Amino acid sequence: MNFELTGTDPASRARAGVLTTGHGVINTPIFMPVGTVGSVKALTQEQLRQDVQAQIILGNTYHLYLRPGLEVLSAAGGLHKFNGWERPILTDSGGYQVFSLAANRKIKEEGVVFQSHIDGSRHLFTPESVMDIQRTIGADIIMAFDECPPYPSTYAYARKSMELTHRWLDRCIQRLAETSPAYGHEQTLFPIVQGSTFKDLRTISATEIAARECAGNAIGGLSVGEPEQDMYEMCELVCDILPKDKPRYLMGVGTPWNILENIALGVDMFDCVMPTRNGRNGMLFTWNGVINIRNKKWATDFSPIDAQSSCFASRNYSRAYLRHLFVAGEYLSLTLASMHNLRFYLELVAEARQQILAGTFAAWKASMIPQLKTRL
Ligand code: PRF
Repeated sequence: MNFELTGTDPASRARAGVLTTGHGVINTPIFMPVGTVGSVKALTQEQLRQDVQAQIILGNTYHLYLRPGLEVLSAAGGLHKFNGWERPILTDSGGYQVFSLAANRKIKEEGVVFQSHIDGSRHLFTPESVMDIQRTIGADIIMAFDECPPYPSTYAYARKSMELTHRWLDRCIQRLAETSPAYGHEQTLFPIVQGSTFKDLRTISATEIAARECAGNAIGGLSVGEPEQDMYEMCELVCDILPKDKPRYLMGVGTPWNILENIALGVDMFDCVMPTRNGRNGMLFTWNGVINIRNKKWATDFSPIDAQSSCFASRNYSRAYLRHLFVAGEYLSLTLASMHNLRFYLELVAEARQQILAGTFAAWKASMIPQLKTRL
């Protein structure tokens, strides 16, 4: 993997870059649609490529391991072959899902014992097993096995948890060094900074993570219920410590304005279920603000979903029609809302990138944020 910085904003810490993987190039800042089980819900790969113009998608180790399982993924020749997505893929390690989804989980030095949310079966994830699973899935970027502590956590718990995450990281690095990619293409490990909302823990964690000299780094444990200002404060502190010449990935963030604020702090990569999950509930993001498409006020609004968007959904369908689809419970509503919101997120980061390259990002961001937050 190679990362080239192509521009920096003079009035913020925002950066534009090019990340090259074995499955092609990603222009940063980037948003990565979430395809938890290997499918970005309600969309075909063609729609993701042509309409959303996604450059990389995300999959989850936890879900893919439980279903379809490693035998199927291995027989398919990896996730790219299995789901037909030929561009880059990143897999999360399960270090978050196991805590948010699994039942009866028990954290030990060795790893985490948990029960499947699907059938209650018992499993053990260790740093080693999670590296092996991600080898079998075959993602281009793979995440270290971490513990994401809940918010709020006590200082003592957050410290213990962070130290465990660092010890697990060294086991991940060791395991990767002892194994090879299963399908020929390179797999790059991103370690994850933790430390809850404690400044000194974040400083320690970012320093430890930077010292591993991995090709890219991630910031975890944020957007878990803490005030937005705390997220920005932690992110700023961590970005100042992580190496400038490596991509930085903020996990599970966020709203359009969260993304612009964190780009300004030096984050290059984002993922979040918000555009798809909230989209399936009728929440649509536009350049002029947020719409609840189920609202009666759109019943006879025959204007595009977003007049400023190049998206297939906005070029071909009206707000009134999409509202009708939602109210009638039509499946097409899920596809159009997901497509629209993801295209919007991709347009947002593409525009941010242009503004960074033009040296105008900070002023543009300040003018955009109130607009993006408007409830239409
Ligand atoms: N760790 C991992 N995945 C994550 C997170 C984390 O802390 C978060 C927190 N926002 C989202 N996804 N492994």
